[in-house]
This record gives sequence, structure tokens and C-alpha cells, in this order.
Amino acid sequence: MSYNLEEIYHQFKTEGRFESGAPFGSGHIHDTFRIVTAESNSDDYILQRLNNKIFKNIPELQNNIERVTKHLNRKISAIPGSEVKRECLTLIPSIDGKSWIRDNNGDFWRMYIFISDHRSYNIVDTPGKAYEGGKAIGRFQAMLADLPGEPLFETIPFFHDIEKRLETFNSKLEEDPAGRAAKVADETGFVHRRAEEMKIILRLGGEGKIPVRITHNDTKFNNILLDRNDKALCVIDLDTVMPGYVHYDFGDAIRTAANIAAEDEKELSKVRMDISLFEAYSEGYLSETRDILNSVEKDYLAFAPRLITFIIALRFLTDYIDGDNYFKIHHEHHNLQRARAQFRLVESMEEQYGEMREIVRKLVLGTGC
Ligand code: ADP
Ligand code: GN1
Ligand code: MG
Repeated sequence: MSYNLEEIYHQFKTEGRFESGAPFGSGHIHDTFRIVTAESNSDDYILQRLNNKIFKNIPELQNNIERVTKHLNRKISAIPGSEVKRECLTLIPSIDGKSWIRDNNGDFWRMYIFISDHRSYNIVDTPGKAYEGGKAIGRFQAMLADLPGEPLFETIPFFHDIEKRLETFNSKLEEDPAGRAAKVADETGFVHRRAEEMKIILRLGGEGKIPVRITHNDTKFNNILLDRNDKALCVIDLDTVMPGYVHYDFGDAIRTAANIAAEDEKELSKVRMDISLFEAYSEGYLSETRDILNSVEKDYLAFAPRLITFIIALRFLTDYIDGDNYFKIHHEHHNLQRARAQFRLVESMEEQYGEMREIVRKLVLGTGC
């Protein structure tokens, strides 16, 4: 599908002449383009065609992002030496003053300032980068803790709710719309053997032992931009910022920051959680949140990567059974390949769970490892 990016560009209050637009990044949800402007002193932009099959209420979604970016902007601006246009996403208003437009096909588009000279990683290769990622997410949660006003709109209800994800999986398995259920018998067994133990975070929430906070909910490492020196710069992809448990952010970040292989690695023997990357991320994260989290939240941090990796594997597998309607895929069995790699990662975390717990315990006490 090709779009007239220049025409869409002119529906926003931009500075600079449109020079070119091309697909950018490796997100699985929206169609993302980088717009280059002609003048060297004008910002470039990120233009996104929003996935409104997944996000069913774009005006409410955008309202969340307006509130969140305004709040972050105010906090970051108050920090001496900060560069707010690089450390926080900046939405560009449309000509009629909204933060999105709708084109003639009914598609929704939004625009951000392009954060130039950043580094984005799908795989993390040094503890230093993992540490910075942890700091970025910790700071993000801390800065949003006092967001004023109503609770944020739930852009995807039950997003990390393991009970609902299991229900959907089981019903798709039974329905078998793409005739693939028989092919995934091994993976189905893997899911059912672990289903009960995965419910612990939800249970702790239900018992009031861990609070609902404002969380990002999609802390895949490529949603954390680093600067040219690989220091924490900006947390992006704010579509799922909404009420959640801190475990969801911690878990998803470890899933991507500490996996030494690609999310969709075909060669399963290459998939492994690296404990030193886990430790570095945890150290960065706890340096910002040690004084905020309660003791039960801290006790269950080490479990969180097992939960979130399991949930995301389950979502890839469910999408595979469903005939690939959710995640962008690049070949026929891509979602199955992703699911298998993520299940292998769950096993690697299980193998190292004792060590993970010990690392978090020491970091929580501030005694280091
Ligand atoms: P998706 O939900 O599809 O992952 P994202 O909002 O994460 O969409 O955007 C996709 C990619 O585009 C990101 O991983 C990142 O590489 C890039 N990107 C998004 N926003 C910006 C920005 N403001 N500046 C620079 N790069 C960006
Ligand atoms: C999607 O948007 P992106 O590509 O950063 C997905 C996440 C998954 C991730 C798996 C809204 O993230 O939940 O963890 O793919 N986002 C949404 O790579 O479903
Ligand atoms: Mg993304």
C-alpha cells in the first residue's frame, strides 16, 4: 500500500519543506514513516498511520498521549540542561488543532518530532546499554506517578491479563480458524503446564498487595531510544501507557534487553537470557524506583520476565492459530517462529530463576552483586 505522505504532511502544523518520506523502524503495529525536511535547521518528523483495528478508539488513545507527553514535558523542562525535544515525544498538532487527522480512506495519522541522532536496538549487547534502558523505564514510571486527572483510558482492555489471554487462546484453539491447531500441540502443552503459576501477579493485584500504577506496557527495548553515547534518551511508543502493574514493564524490558538472540530467532539453541544483562537492567531500574516500590512488588520483580515472555509467546501463538490477524508478519510461519523462540526464552529464565531472585534481592538492599 502506498500513501501520499506529502499530502498528509501538509495537514499538520509543520515547519520545513517536505523533502521525502520512507518507512522507518521495525514496529509490529503501526505503519511508521520518517519524513525528511529540506532545510537543515528544521526538524524531521515521524508520521504514523495508526492501527485502528488494534486501537479501537483513536481519539481517546491520542488524548492519553497528549496528557502523558504534556506532563513529561513539564517535568523534563524543569531539569537543568535537559533537551526536552529529544527526551520526550512531541506531538505535532493538525491544522485544525487536533493531535491526529483522518484521511479520505478513513485512516488515522499522527505526527511526532523525529528524535535525531538516537540509537535504537532490537538486541542489547552490553550491560551498559541494559543499565541505561532500566534507568529510562524507572524514570518514566517515577515521572508519571503524579499524573493529574482521571485514570488514563484503557487503550487495549485486559492487555496483560493472563486469564483473558488464556481464555482467548483456548477458544481460538477450539475454533481453529486457520487449521493450524494440530501443528502446535507441543506448544499447547507448554502453555497448559504453566498456566496456573502465571496467575500470581494478577492474584496479588486482586488481593491489593501490589498497586495499580501508570505503566508503559510495551517496554520492548526498541521502544527506548538511547543517545549517541548509548545513554538513556527517550521512551517512545506510548499507545499502551495506561493503568498496570510495574511487573509488566520490568518483564517486557528483560524479555528483550537480556535475550541474546532475536525475538524471532529460528535456531532455538541460540536463544538465552544473559544474566549479566538481567543484572544491569535491574540495577538501572532499581536505581530510579527502589524508594517507590513496595516490598511485594520488589519480591516479584524476578518473576515478571517469565510472565511477560510467556504472555507474549502466547499472543504470537494465538495469532498464528487465528491466521495472523494482529502482528505484522514477514513470512508464512513467522508468528509460530516467534512463539517458539519466546517459549525457549521462558525456559532459559526458569533455569536461571534462583539467580535472578538473588540478584534482585541484593539490589533491593542496595548492597550490589
Ligand atoms: P509500533 O507500535 O509499530 O512499534 P512505534 O511508535 O514504536 O510503533 O514506532 C516504530 C519505530 O519508529 C520505533 O521503534 C522507532 O524506531 C521509530 N520512532 C518512533 N517514534 C520516533 C521518534 N519520535 N523519533 C525517532 N524515531 C521514532
Ligand atoms: C508489539 O508496537 P511494538 O512493535 O513495539 C506489541 C507488544 C508486543 C510486541 C512484540 C500494542 O509491540 O505488546 O510485546 O509487539 N504491541 C501491541 O514484539 O500489541
Ligand atoms: Mg514500537
